[in-house]
Amino acid sequence: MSEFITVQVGQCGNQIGSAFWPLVLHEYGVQSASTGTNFLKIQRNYGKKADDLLDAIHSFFVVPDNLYNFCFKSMADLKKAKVKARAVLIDMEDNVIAGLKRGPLGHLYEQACTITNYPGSANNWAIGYHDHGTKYHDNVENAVRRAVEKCSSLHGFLCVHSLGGGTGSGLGTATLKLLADYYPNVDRLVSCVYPMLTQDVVTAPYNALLATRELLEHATCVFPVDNASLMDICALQMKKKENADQINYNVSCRPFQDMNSIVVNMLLHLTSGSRFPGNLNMDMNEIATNLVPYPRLHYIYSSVSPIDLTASITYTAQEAKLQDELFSNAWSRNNRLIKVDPLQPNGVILSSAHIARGNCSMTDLKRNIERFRGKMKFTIWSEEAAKVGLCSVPPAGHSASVLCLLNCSAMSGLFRNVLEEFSRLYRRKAHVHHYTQVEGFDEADFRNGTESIRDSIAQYRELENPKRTDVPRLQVI
Ligand SMILES: Nc1nc2c(ncn2[C@@H]2O[C@H](COP(=O)(O)OP(=O)(O)OP(=O)(O)O)[C@@H](O)[C@H]2O)c(=O)[nH]1
Ligand SMILES: [Mg+2]
Repeated sequence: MSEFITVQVGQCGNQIGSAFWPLVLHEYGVQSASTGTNFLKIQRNYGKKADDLLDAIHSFFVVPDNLYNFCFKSMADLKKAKVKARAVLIDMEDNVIAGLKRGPLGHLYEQACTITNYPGSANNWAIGYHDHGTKYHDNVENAVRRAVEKCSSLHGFLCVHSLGGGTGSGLGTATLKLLADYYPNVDRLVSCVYPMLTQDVVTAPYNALLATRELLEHATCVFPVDNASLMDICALQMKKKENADQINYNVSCRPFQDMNSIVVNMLLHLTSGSRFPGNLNMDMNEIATNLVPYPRLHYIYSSVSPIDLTASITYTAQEAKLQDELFSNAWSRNNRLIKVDPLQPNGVILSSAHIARGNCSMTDLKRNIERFRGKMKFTIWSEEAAKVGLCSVPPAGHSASVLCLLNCSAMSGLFRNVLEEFSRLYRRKAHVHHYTQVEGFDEADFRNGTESIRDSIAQYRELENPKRTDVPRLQVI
């Protein structure tokens, strides 16, 4: 069973973390106060697969050896057994992490894997990356090492943070670099929140640009999301129904919580093949091989169906079989986690993967992949290739679900947006002095960031050119 260590950095990263752990427990059928999960009900829903859930708990949790096969049903069981989350919590202000530790799941987090400070990174990538990255390098390294030492088959780091503030963007990417230096063979999967459209941090364009350069250099795969898409999804869900069968739903009080649940569901889906058995399981290591044709083009578009704002606990009759509609919804703009349009004119798909969970047959999958091929435009070499995965364990509360992952040239739209927002501010050199006065930061970093992103845009543009089929495979010198 593969193990994953989550590395949650900054306010956003830790708030996504606070949605992650209850939903993980919910998926494993462990009762927690915040989801109100009932083990017996979950077990009934999963039927024979309940044993798989118990095996899979080790992917995200450190369980004492003598309790390896123990059936954890409640938070009290976990607490008594001193089960710990495979998590590293980092924030340069202490509020969010202190709240997590005081909360009902506080006992899951190891003190040695928690790094906090005061009062934050002042919405400044340079402070997060250079000041805190240098000062806390050893602490981060120790915390990560402690978590790694408790793994027997570590598959990957799941890094979550925003790119708008200073800690997530700066210390988050400094941590990513550290992971790449110390654990080059372990996947670094990053889910980061891009500050698009809804900018609540003035310096967000600088932070996003500088962080994007690091992500292009050091991540194995990046699954970007943006708050505008997440908000649209929440609004649509609100409209659709009053969520009679869902629990803990209150968008007006806790909008981030609902938005964060969408990201968490995507991450749970993404890792499902490495955590649970399946006839045609897609392990996480296959994702990078299949989805990343060129090292720097590793930004992956994601959309998921059904969408859950929180985890529901009952099956609905119409979900009894995976319908084609589920796939259609997964391809719909309404379900995308990032405002990128893979169907845009000139856009091509470099690679694709569909992971189905639960009640889905190979026939369902094949039929839908054919439909997908009919809708999209591919590069010449990627037309026939469509990676598929079938995980036998469905997500909590559903009989089936689909995650669609695309490496598409339309991702250049995200990069263009980062450049435009950056230029808007940098044209007048507004706020630049906050960065240049940080030791280690050089104004050339802005230029390097710009060049790095332009380079990726150019790579996508080349791939969109249908005549460009003459890339030499072997070069005779
Ligand atoms: N989706 C989502 N976005 C968030 C959340 N919290 C903050 N954001 C967004 O993240 C950006 C701000 O980043 P933060 O994570 O608050 O900043 P930080 O990493 O803690 O950095 P500093 O506070 O500057 O040290 C803004 O664009 C927010 O809208 C969250 O829980 N979920
Ligand atoms: Mg903060």
